[in-house]
Parts: sequence; C-alpha cells; structure tokens
Amino acid sequence: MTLTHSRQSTGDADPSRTGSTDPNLQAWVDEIARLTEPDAIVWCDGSKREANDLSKLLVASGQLIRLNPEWRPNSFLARTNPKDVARVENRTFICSNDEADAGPTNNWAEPSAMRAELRGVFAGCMRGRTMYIVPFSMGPLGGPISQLGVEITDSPYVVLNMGIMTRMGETVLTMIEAGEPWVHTVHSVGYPLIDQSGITRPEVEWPCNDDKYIVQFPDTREVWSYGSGYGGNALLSKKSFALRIASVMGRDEGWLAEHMLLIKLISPEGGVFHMAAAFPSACGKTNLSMLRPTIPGWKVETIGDDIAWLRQGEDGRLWAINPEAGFFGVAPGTGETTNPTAVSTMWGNTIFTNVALRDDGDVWWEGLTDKAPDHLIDWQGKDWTPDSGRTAAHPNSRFTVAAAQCPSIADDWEAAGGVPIDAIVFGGRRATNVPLVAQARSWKHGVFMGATISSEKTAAADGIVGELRRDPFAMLPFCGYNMADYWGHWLKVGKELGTNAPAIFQVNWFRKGPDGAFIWPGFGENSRVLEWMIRRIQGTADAIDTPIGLLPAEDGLNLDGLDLSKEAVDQLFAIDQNSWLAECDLTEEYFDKFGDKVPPALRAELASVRYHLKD
Ligand code: SAT
Ligand code: MN
Repeated sequence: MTLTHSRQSTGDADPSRTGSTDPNLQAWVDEIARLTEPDAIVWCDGSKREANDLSKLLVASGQLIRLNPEWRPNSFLARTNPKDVARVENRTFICSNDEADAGPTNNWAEPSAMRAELRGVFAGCMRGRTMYIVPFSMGPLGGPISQLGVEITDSPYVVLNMGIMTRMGETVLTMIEAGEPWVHTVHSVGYPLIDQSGITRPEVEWPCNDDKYIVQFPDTREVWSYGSGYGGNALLSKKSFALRIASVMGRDEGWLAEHMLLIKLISPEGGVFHMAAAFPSACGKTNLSMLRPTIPGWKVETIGDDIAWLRQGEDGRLWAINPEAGFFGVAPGTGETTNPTAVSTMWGNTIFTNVALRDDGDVWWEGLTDKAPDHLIDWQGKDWTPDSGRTAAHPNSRFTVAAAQCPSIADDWEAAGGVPIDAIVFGGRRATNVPLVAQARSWKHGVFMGATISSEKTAAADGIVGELRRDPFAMLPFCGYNMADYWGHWLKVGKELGTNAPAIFQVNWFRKGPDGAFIWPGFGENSRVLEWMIRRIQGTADAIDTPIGLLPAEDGLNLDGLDLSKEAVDQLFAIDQNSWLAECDLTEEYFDKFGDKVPPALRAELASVRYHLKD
C-alpha cells in the first residue's frame, strides 16, 4: 500500500546532539552514513518528547494507528507486511572466523565474504530516510552484569520499540564517551525512498525487503540486520545482542546469556526464592513470569519474561539479571483468564503489532476475551467477522510494553547485581512422553536435560507449526556458537558453582491425553509444580527415582481442589519405556551431529538413562 506522505521530517527531533566526542563511535556512524546515504542523522536521547515526536511522525505517515486514548492511552497499532511477521532463521547467520565455532545448528558464512555482500546490500539503503543512532544499555545502567550497545536504524518503529525494550538514550552515550565498551549493531528495513538514479518512491505502511539478512559477527561483537522490521529481526538488543553475541561473551568471560524468564517466588512462610526458566519462543514464558498462583499463600513476582544473564557472584552463588526493560510478548492467548497481569500491564503506552482493531479504536486478539467482537479490522487491514474463517490477529502478533508497568513486577527487578537463583527450569511443548515435572539428579544430568529438550514449533519463527524439533536450552535459534561447546560451557559453570549450584528441573505443561486435549490445566495451576520444586529445594518433598529423573512421590504434588482424575495424573507422569528408548536413539543421532565436540559427560548421562530404562 502506498501512502501520500513520502518523506520523513526530522524537524521535530531533539536538535541538541549532532555527534559524539567518542572517536570510535563517531567514525563508525560516519562510515555507516557514507555507506547507506541517509537524508539526515538523528542522535536519540531517549526522552518522552522524542518518543512522542516519533509516534506522531509514524501516525502522520500511516505507519502507526493511534488507538482510542479513552481505552488505550498513548498506544499504537502497527501492521506489518504479511511477509515480515516472524524471525527468519534461514536468513540468520553466525559469521565466526572459524566455521567450527558456529557449529551444525547455525548458518555460517565466511566473515569477509559476508561483509562484502553486506556492503553491497547496505549501499544507499537509507536514501530518503533518516538514520537514527540508538544508544542502549542491557541491564540497569552501570550494573556489574550490564552491557552497552548502539543500534543504527532507519526505522522509527524500531526506535520506539527500543525505547521500551531497553534503557535507551543520552546517559548511555555519556557512558560510552567515558570509555565503556559497547556492541555495534546496524539495521535497515532495506527500502530506500530514493533509488540509484535519484527517483523517489512513496513510503509504504510497512517498509521491508524480500531479501533479508540477520548477521552476527561474534568475534568482533557486531550485528548487521537488513530487510525486516519485525521484532526479533530488528530490535537488535534482543536476540541478536542479548543472546547470540552475549552467549559468546559469556563463553569467553565465564557467564551465561540465556533464553529464560526470571521470577521471584514467595512461600506461605515468607521464604523468598528465584527461578530462571527456559522455554522456546511462544511456549508461555510471559504467562509463567506473571503467574497468579491458585494455591493459597504463594506469590509470584515478575523479573523478566524472555532473557536472563547469569553470573557467579562473590558469595559463590549464581546471580541473574533481566537485561531488558520491557516485554515483547505474544498477544494471542493472552487474556483475562490466562494472564490477567499481562492484560493490565498493557493499559496504555503500548505498541501492538499485527493484532486486530476494534470498531471503538481499541485492540483485540484471539484469547483476549472468550467472545470475539462482531466486527473487527484484522491484522491485514481487512474487514473481519467471527465467521470469516481466519484469525483476526496474526498468531505471532505482539505487544511491546515497559516492564515497569507490570503490576506483579518484583521490587528488586532492577537490582544491579541481580537476584540469586535457586532453581533452573527447562521446558518444551511436548504432546507425549515428557512428564509434567522431573528434577535432575545432578547439574550434569540437568545439562543433559537442557541439551536434549525438543519442542513443537510455534509461530514465532518461519516454518511448519507443530513440527517437533530439538531446541536445546530453548537456545537453538539464539546460541552464537557451537551448541556442543555451549553444553561444555554449562558443565564448566556448574563445576565452578559446585555445591552452590541451583537445582535443575524439566517441565512439560503441554502433554495431551488420548482424546488429544491438554491433560494439565496450566497457567495459575502451574504454581503447584513450582511449589513442589521449592519443597524439593527445602528438602521437604519426596521424589521417586526414575530412569529419566526424580518425579514427585505419590501424593507429593499438591493437587488439592484440582479436578483431575487419577488416570489423568498417571498419564501426566507416565514413562513409556519403549518411547524413551527410541528417544535415546534420536538423542544419540542428534549428538553425533556434533561429533567429538559433545562433552563426554553428556554421552555418559545418555548411557545412564538407557541403562536404567533397560533395567
Ligand atoms: O521475535 S522475538 O525473537 O523477539 C520473540 C521470540 O521469538 O522469542
Ligand atoms: Mn524469546
């Protein structure tokens, strides 16, 4: 769709800064500007005024719709190009100097060849557009686990999102100018408004390019992203930096960058515990991070919903921060019954992407309410009614909102040194085989559990939804180096932690019964599983040792007041010997892909599981 407003004015932006006193930063900005040829350069200060000006600009050009402020103040709807709705894993590259460092699960390209290719692709790509310099901090400003970055982008939508998802603005620039290290990231939607021969073309509702590149250079800690405006491809602080680049930093410096939510649990006795939990994209991390326990006396508070950076503290324990400042959550399935906390978090100041528009100027998506409105404009801008035969919101539609707006946010969510971790949880989406919960016998066994997680694919990435794939540590699309080396790194971290290491658990909320329906009610009822974990840590809950891990003993899991038959509970915990032996064969095949890089300790764990299954 073409729009009448073809050129972006930069007149509204803060004119106070025109450059940086940091020679490296300035030289890099100059170099990217020479390559991409923008009309103007804006140094973002992160102010409210700046965000207001940018949203006005985007509303004026038709790229954002302002929602009715009566229902949703200072909130906006963006509709992407239908070809730009999710992460593009087959266009995501890890360009390590050595191919072996990328490993068999990443797309590798030789760095200098990729740089040459990118130079061609980026040449003139910002013509007719404004280039924004977005300085940001991952983690509280100046914190011991925090890191700085700068994203150059030609997308004001990205700037607005970065302002919510990170601590963004002038203070970071002054820290960089004081000599703090920072990560270089460059992004373009790949849709110049003036072509090679000087001919202008009109702006479109969602500029992007069919040709996409999401390229990480781990050795130089750099990211280049082209052709997509979608979250995970374009908000380079997130998956590109906080996971792909940071995982490599962690490998080199002895810490962990993980695809994990962070929560604080308060027991009825007032005990405080912290948990980090890894699940693949769109498997309920946001819901779990905002869980409202159904069991009396327990409280869950939110620290993060997607990414955690973990590091051993001076006391020898593992401490974690949420490096982000906002949530980029999946909208469908987020509703008054499933996640009322998320619903109240987005009362205003929220950017919605690819959800449906109500006639009253508010938003809607599948699962927000039980009943759909009689009429909507769907995510593609078309009229929609409940019998249209298609969903009104895209299955990967998103909300971007500040974490500080979350009613369940923990008071220490911004503690610079993080929170001490008592338990680590690995989960996936499995219709069969994997029990509701199992505890690892040891750190090594826990690493084995994490390494062998598989999950049914969701709409968060391109591909076939529902297809089962290995997703070790929920990091398959996000590990910036060889996955087998990453397992080795986890084993090393565990060794350092020794007896201070957190307990490790595996969960599966998604097991289905013979009728194809989910057996476990999930959501708030998951608090029962969390309670069992805490009781295990305290040493007050019994477990039975099974070949695949420690399961709740008879009556060990608190099922009071839950309408679940004995058969259903048995199905939730059933371990089918033959299926598990078959799963072990698949695990061996999977390990073999990594050759001799697989840590012997993991091969030993596999042998032990097999041995006990055959017992
Ligand atoms: O699109 S994102 O990568 O930011 C979200 C996700 O897939 O986890
Ligand atoms: Mn994620």
